[in-house]
Amino acid sequence: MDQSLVESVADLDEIAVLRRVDERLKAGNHPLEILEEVRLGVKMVGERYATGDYGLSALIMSAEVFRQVVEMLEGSLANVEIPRGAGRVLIGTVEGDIHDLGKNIMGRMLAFSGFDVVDLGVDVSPKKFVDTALEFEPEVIGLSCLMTPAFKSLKKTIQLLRSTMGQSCPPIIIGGSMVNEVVRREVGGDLIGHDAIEAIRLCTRICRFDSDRRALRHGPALVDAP
Ligand code: B12
Repeated sequence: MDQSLVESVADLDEIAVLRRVDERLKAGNHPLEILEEVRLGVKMVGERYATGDYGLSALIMSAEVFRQVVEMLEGSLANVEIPRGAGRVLIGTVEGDIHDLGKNIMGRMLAFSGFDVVDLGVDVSPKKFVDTALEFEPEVIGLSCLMTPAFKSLKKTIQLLRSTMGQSCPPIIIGGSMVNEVVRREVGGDLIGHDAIEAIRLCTRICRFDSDRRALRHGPALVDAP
């Protein structure tokens, strides 16, 4: 763990952050390792905001630093060959919430891992999620929510997806820094993803299981003729 990078982010020292990220990339460090450290720094900015040490401008600044880092890291992933066909995932940030840095990372990481991702953006109404789900037929739905007041719309979205889609409603994963097991139970999500890596792991597991189920459903066709 590069504590100096975490602290430079937390101190909003943009120049030091970008220089350090550049050094780390040149030294061959994995982009995801760097990203996680920057995320921890941004989280510390949030903590300082919560205690009143930082104001809103610090939140905005941290988001901008984070965006620049993601751009640098993406540049380093540009030549990686991307597999396809891992599964279909619908994502978005729920109504009342405009945070999207974490969701965007998750979306890009899923796409880099071969998933077809539809990202509805931020402040997405429950109806929009449902309409898109009916059309896109995702195998997983990922809802992002970082605001306690938006838990209500998180719950509403899940309820509407379930009541409209019935049996064909895919597993719903929720995520965001304010989400925990108590929230999951209250809003009725199936699983929690704490970071982008976990999102990939869960989506992979669900989509594999789904294709296994499809194979089982078509069982006899898979059995060799005697
Ligand atoms: C940066 C930031 C902002 C930026 C957002 C920029 C953007 N484009 O997203 C700006 C400045 C716009 C902003 C605005 C506000 N913010 Co703000 N913000 C933050 C901060 C500091 C960091 C969030 C972030 O981007 N982290 C980095 C990313 C990478 O991490 P992440 O989002 O957690 O995502 C990771 C995981 O959670 C996971 N994940 C995320 N989503 C999902 C979804 C799924 C399905 C899965 C599987 C995984 C997953 O994967 C991601 C990658 O690893 C947080 C503090 C915090 N601890 O979260 C406060 C915070 C979320 N904000 C807060 C507040 C209060 C606000 C404002 C209301 C401030 C205001 N007075 O206007 C407004 C919100 C307006 C609104 N209606 O939404 C509070 C919320 C408190 C609460 N309990 O509700 C927090 C917690 C700060 C605090 N401690 O008080 N904010």
